[in-house]
Amino acid sequence: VPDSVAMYHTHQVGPHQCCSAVIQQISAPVSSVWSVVRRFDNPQAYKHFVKSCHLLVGDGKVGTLRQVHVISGLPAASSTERLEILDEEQHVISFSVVGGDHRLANYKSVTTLHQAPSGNGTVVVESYVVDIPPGNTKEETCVFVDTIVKCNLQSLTQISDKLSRRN
Ligand code: A8S
Repeated sequence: VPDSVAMYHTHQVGPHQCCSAVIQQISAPVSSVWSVVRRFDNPQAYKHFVKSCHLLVGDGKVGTLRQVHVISGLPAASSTERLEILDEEQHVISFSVVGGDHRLANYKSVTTLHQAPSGNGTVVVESYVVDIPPGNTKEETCVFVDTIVKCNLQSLTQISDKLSRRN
């Protein structure tokens, strides 16, 4: 395991928090996947739960704030999120949730891209830490968030593969 994985995906987890990680193999190269993932202003490109997104502060550098509105049917309406890390060399992006109308207080995620050891593809690692909402268990919280993250990474796979076939 590269050192950078251990470094970026080691979170401080408080007593009322939970943390987990999802790994996704993509056949497209890192450059294609990164071109989608790096766009803090355009999460709806692969996050299908996102209905709309607009920047509140900044222009895509660290410190930029975005407001995301999610589709109906979720226990949420909107989320305000801050870009924490954008490392174009190491292919790392991280954001934290700083407000909004939902149950995932203090959510923070880190996503790293790695060239697949087998050759051309990409391995995506996305980890997160979040407060356990009142009335929920640690397990319920992880299942809920893991489901969202897995959906996002599956859709990222489809979009990246399409992009790389076009190039
Ligand atoms: C992401 C990851 C997550 C997004 C969650 C977990 C969210 O946008 C959705 C439902 C919620 O209940 C919380 O990378 C929130 O976006 C889809 C609005 C934050």
